[in-house]
Amino acid sequence: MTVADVTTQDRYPTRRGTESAFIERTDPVVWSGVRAGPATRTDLAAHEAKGFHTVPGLLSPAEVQKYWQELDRLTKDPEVRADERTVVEKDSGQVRSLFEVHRTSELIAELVRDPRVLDRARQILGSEVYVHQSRINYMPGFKGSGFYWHSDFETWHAEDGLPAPRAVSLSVALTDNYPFNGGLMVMPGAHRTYVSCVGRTPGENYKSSLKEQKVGVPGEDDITRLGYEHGIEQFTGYAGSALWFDSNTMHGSGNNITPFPRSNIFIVFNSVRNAPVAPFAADRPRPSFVAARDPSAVVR
Ligand code: AKG
Repeated sequence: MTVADVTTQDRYPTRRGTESAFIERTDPVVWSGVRAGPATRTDLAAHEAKGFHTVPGLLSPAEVQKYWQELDRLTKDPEVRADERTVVEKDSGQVRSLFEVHRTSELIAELVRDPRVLDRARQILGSEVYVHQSRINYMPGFKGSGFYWHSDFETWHAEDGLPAPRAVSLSVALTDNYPFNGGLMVMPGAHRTYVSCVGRTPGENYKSSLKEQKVGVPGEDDITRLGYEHGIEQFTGYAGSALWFDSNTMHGSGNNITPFPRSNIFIVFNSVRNAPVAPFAADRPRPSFVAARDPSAVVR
């Protein structure tokens, strides 16, 4: 077997047939290689065991205010609204997600390079990292629709060609995240099981999946099994709090019918040693504003 075979070999097959399957993860969750950084041993142990950990008060109230103003600016700007990187809600037409925000906002670019963020991502992934994806999920009050249960890695593997789950997401709350305004639900420990999903990826799937994902989501039987086995926790906290979660974490959120928006920045870091190859279950890679193709390390 050649080196190329090893890197492109598919250890996480999905979207190939009519039967789903549970595949035990063979890759680490916290990778060795970078010891120094802001994550404590307790943080890393929680991340390893549950697939996530939280950092209450990652941003100060003054920083939250700055980011909130930035979000307000972006969502009101007609040019941003017309940009292909803006995804609107299927029914209400309100802003759902803004993609590639680390390129459209200098403030978010700064957050990516901030040692509180970048150094923790390096610690978890054990290497230099780059931004695979960034977005703000706006989740407005009353009409914010949720995100059905899924593992991000399933999509990033199938549609973007990430070979292994060596990626981590940071979600920073810009508004208070309550149990009742669409807070993110996560299944602790389910990151060790990869759910191989049924179905095939339609052409340009991202155009509909970013509004409502239908392909690459586990069936109800599989979610039930994982739910009973692992239980469900929820990320809640004041604005400025953060959740770090593994790329294979089973997660989702309900609709937000409260008057309180639940707006979070998401930054996905991938290891430079896990650069994308050809998609494992799609005709062509998604556009680079959804999934970067250039694995150049973020530098401070
Ligand atoms: C996603 O964007 O893939 C998510 O799962 C986000 C869920 C949320 O914002 O509630």
